Amino acid sequence: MTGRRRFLKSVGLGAVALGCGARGRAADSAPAKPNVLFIICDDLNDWALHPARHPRAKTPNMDRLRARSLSFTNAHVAVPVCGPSRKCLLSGLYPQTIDDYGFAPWKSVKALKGCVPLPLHFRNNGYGAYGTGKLLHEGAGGDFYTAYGIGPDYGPWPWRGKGRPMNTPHPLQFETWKKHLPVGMHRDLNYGPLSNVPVWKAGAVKGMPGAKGWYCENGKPFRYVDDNDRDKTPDEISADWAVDILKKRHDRPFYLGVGFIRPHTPLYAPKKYFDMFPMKDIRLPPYRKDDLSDCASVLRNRWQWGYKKYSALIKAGGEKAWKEWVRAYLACMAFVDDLAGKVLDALDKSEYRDNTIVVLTGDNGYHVGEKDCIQKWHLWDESTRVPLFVHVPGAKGNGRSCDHPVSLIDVYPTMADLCGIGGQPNKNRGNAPLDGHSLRPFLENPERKDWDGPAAALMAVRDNRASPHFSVRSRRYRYTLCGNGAEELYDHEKDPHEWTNLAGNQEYEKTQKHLREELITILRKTKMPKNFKPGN
Ligand SMILES: [Ca+2]
Ligand SMILES: [Ca+2]
Repeated sequence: MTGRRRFLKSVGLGAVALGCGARGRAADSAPAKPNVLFIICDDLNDWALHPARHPRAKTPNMDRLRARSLSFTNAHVAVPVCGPSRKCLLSGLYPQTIDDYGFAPWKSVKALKGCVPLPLHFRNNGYGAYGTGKLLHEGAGGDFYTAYGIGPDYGPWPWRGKGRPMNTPHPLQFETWKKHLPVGMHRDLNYGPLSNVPVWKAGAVKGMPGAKGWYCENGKPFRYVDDNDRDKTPDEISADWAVDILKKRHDRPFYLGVGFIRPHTPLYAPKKYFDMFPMKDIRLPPYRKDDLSDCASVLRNRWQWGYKKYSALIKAGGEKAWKEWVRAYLACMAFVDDLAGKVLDALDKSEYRDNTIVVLTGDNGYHVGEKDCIQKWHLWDESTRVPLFVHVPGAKGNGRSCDHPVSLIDVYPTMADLCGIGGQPNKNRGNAPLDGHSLRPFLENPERKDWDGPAAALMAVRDNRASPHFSVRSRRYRYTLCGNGAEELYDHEKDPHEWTNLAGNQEYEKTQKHLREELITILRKTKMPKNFKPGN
């Protein structure tokens, strides 16, 4: 059997990735397992997909990865906020399956005790598993990796000389915000270039000793002279760490996870990234006043932080302040894009270039003023939709896009499938089958209309122990069913910004009913939450 024929046979058996592994191998040797590079950026919304009429993101490195990947343009997170989104992604399980929609660390979630996280599954199957930065919300999460770089760190921060630096607002913003926001909420509204070195004078805030300069989360100074002479930010340290892993000689396949913090707040980045976006060129995202008025009240009234932030921003500086926020978000996106580029360059220069699967995504979207909100944690596209680029050497889908709705819980079974390491990682533990489905069929044919997975992507939020709210996103619609029975329906073909809630509209009665059945079916197939009784 020739090497090519052997390779095709193994593809047919589903043993290895679509195209990689066979290159350069002798005819009688088994194809090498591909490596995996997994990059996740915190709060990276779909502006990286450059949607029409949205603020113009500058992400040349993500663009070049996209050009050689299959880009899923209708990819959604399982829970639209950092902690739970990452637990679902790395367990391959829905939040209702693990009965967790919040920020509890992996190790403390009872239902996850029997589950093997994605990097450990690779490690258990002969891979070297490496990680750095914010992968789980808490970082490494446990003994899942062969080696770990640095843990999550959102710094650098300003500091008032007492308490934790990460709870300190920037003095330039504090005076403005304190009129409009309760103290304690300011830190999340911090933005600006690193060249705005913070100076907190002693006594400017009662009982505070004051401090000058940037500080790390651990209270140690972050040295800053200018943008060319300063300490490295945590994301820069992570990027360098990942580059070193890619430069090493590996005697077994590797899985490398890189979790960047930006564009998560505080929106600090080197000045050159702000300079890329002159204020005169900043455009606001598509917005409709009173957009919230027809939303389900239980969704509109929950989790007020994002609304308060938007309202404080507008009260403080009107449209100008809003544009400044858009600019800062774009600057942080450009910064993280550069760092992702550094890692991709290192891969391209390495011997692993043609035998490495690359996946890049975000853990949740981000509202930048849409629906009067600056944040995530909502069941609208701004919060749930993320870029998802999957590059598999030799795959037919490379350079193309796929608009079938998919979920980030599909990433785990996809990687396991492509690397031939089995799709039942929890067999000897809790035995929970993975909820997601391998995306391999789309990598072979992005236009196919069906696959093993559902026709709609499911996502959820839950506040404290209240009943959760669920939403499904099909190719054309978003349908949401709240814990109290309230519903929302949006027709993306006519209303791409989800401005008009069509729930209860007679014209859409059949669609609404069908999507509701679709949603309930996914819950029944996985786990119906005990307290979810939406008026059946
Ligand atoms: Ca996040
Ligand atoms: Ca509306």
